[in-house]
Amino acid sequence: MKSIIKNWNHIFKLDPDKKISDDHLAKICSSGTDAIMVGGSSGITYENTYDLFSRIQQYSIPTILEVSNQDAIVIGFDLYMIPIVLNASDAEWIIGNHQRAIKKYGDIMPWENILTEAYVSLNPDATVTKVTNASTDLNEEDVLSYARCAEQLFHMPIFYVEYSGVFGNIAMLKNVKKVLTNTQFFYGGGINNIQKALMAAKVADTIIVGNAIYNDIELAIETVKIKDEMPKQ
Ligand code: 1GP
Repeated sequence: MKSIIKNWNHIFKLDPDKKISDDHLAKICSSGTDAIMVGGSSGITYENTYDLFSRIQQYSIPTILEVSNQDAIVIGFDLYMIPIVLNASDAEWIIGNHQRAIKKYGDIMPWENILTEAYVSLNPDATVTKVTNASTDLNEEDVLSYARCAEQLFHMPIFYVEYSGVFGNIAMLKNVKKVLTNTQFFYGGGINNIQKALMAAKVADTIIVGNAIYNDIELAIETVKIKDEMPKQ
């Protein structure tokens, strides 16, 4: 299952702490996106995660749980992605939470469906930056070296540049892509129309669209059209 992500260009990320109508959920799940990721940075509980998962399960679309709270792990997702925030100042988000979760659940974790994401959070105003106390005062060389740490030192499958809420620096993202060979490059942040989706999809392997789902569903759905522009695997 893990290798399937290599074919994914587009992912919608749904936040269990935000409301979405059945109609909008149907549009998202039937949009042609490659997968639905469930995750968020605050207000995530077992109940709201389970509720959203059971609604998504009605559709035949791969599901990912991006785990941020060990008390909100719901069984049944196709994949589990575990963020490791490389620029967090608080080690809890690099290894602390992870070690405690594995201490508790290590014997029963479905390792074959678990992937780590090397995160770099770059929007100083994003909740994820605040929660992890990530240092965003980084230049391009800093970000490129985090990308190299992810691939060359830690052999992580995913490098995720997170601008959550704002659109990132495309020139910098282009250079990130150049230093990655095997590690898949995820980009998320501020993609709220097809033009931005195309710009991001030209530099990243996989784009993640979140907030636009809640702000303008029709524009969010249009971002899936980037898949028509991508080389078929
Ligand atoms: C958030 O990277 C995702 O974790 C997507 O960002 O919500 O800004 O689209 P947006």
